[in-house]
Amino acid sequence: MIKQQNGDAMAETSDVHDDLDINHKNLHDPNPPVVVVWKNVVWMASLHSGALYGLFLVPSASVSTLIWTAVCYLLTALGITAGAHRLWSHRSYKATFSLRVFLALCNSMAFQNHIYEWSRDHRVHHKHSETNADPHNAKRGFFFSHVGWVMVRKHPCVIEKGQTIDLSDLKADKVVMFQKRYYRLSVLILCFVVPTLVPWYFWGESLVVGYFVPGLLRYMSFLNATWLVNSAAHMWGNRPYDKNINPAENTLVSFSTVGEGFHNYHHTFPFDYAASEFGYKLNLTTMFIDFMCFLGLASDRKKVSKEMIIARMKRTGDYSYRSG
Ligand code: ST9
Ligand code: ZN
Ligand code: ZN
Repeated sequence: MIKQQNGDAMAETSDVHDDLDINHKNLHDPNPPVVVVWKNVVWMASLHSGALYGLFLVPSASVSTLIWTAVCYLLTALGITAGAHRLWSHRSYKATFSLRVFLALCNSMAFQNHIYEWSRDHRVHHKHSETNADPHNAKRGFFFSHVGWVMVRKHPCVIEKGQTIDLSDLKADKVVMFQKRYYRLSVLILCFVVPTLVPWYFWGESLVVGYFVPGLLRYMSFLNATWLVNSAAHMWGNRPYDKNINPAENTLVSFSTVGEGFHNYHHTFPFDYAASEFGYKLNLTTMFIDFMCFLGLASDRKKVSKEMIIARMKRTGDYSYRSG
């Protein structure tokens, strides 16, 4: 018989399989206790405090620094939207090696877990949306789906169902595996050091403003924008494509995530490279992917036909608007 609480008790264990049995039992407990990861609570509170301080420093930042902050925000966003999301999670288009390297660098700038982990969790999110196996299950409320889920241990169902997801394409992508290997170093350099040092070195901005404005404020703004997709866009908005699911069309989220707030459309047609019916409307990411295709760096964009969209809207939509 195993006792879990301390090392001495563990030493009494006669059979290592007892340990496995306990894990197995926990795995099938539908409501395991919530285990708070206090390290992450402190980390998130510190980052948000730093970002808030950055907000107060904005008036003292030079125009060049503010432009740099916007550039960093855009690069950060593309690393998630065009990279981790539309390319690596959904394979909605193909990208050359050099574009994948660029997107992986942008992804490290976003510091939202490495591409492999992000895409794995996102595939689980789509397949098991709004269940215990969804890493940010919106049925557990706004706070949990927004930020709470990064401060507690995952529900065992997330891991159990996640293990059934095919990740062979990610494992075969050398760029993804290289970024996974050097993730911490790449985050340190691209999310914190580069945004801070560029304004200091090139136009004499103070290191404090560099760290707190293009550094922390930019990082936390896009992190919260991303989280809004999981929280707000899973709760509020129209459902013109499928009224039977929670994901909704949310304009504010589309704006802040450069094109990822058309969430009812996205959950209905997850393989569409534009993640929206409406082309470039509030969708800089689609513009970017099209431009990459124009340059010959991307190809094979998957798009849902107008006929298919209209048929689906008639069948399952909430009739909140007609297809444009
Ligand atoms: C951050 C948040 O990184 C990331 C934000 C991403 C938001 C994604 C939103 C996507 C939806 C949006 C919709 C579309 C639009 C998108 C564009 C938007 C613009 N399957 O994780 P562990 C296994 S915050 C299979 O430690 P715990 C696996 O073996 C900033 N297996 O679980 C794993 O080991 P490994 C920085 C899975 O202990 C092992 O379990 N990041 C799966 O419960 C343990 O995994 C942080 O602060 C799965 N799905 O801890 C880090 N999951 O992978 C925050 C796990 O090593 N994270 N396994 O082989 C953590 O500290 C921890 O993950 C934890 C859970 C405390 C949250
Ligand atoms: Zn979603
Ligand atoms: Zn998705």
